[in-house]
Amino acid sequence: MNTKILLILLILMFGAIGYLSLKVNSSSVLGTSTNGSGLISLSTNPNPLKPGPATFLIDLKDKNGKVVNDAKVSYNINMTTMDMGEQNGNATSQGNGRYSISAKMTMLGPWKVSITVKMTDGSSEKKDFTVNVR
Ligand SMILES: [Cu+2]
Repeated sequence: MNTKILLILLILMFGAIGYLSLKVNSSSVLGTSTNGSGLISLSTNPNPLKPGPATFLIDLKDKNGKVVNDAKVSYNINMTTMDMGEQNGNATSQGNGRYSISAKMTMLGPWKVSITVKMTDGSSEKKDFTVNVR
């Protein structure tokens, strides 16, 4: 077999695999907060959210754009239109400035995700995100 054709086929194959794995892992940023001390971004998996289990990913950067791994990130999740019972706790640090939250979306509609970040220097900031389950 012509080795040039084989090489091209291999490149196409790995390209397709890379593209697919990127698609599976991607979750778009829903919103960011740039209060004085840094940047809080929220993304979700699945995106868009569906009823059932959900993962919220918080990405943290300081005001210089450097990822923050040692902050305390807490959350409070509830519907905006009614009290479905609060889901709250601390997000788990995943490294590279990313923190993860496991939640359960028990109803279609708008939900509020309140994120509170406590930096090691004692400063803190809070950001509310609204997400839709559909
Ligand atoms: Cu509800």
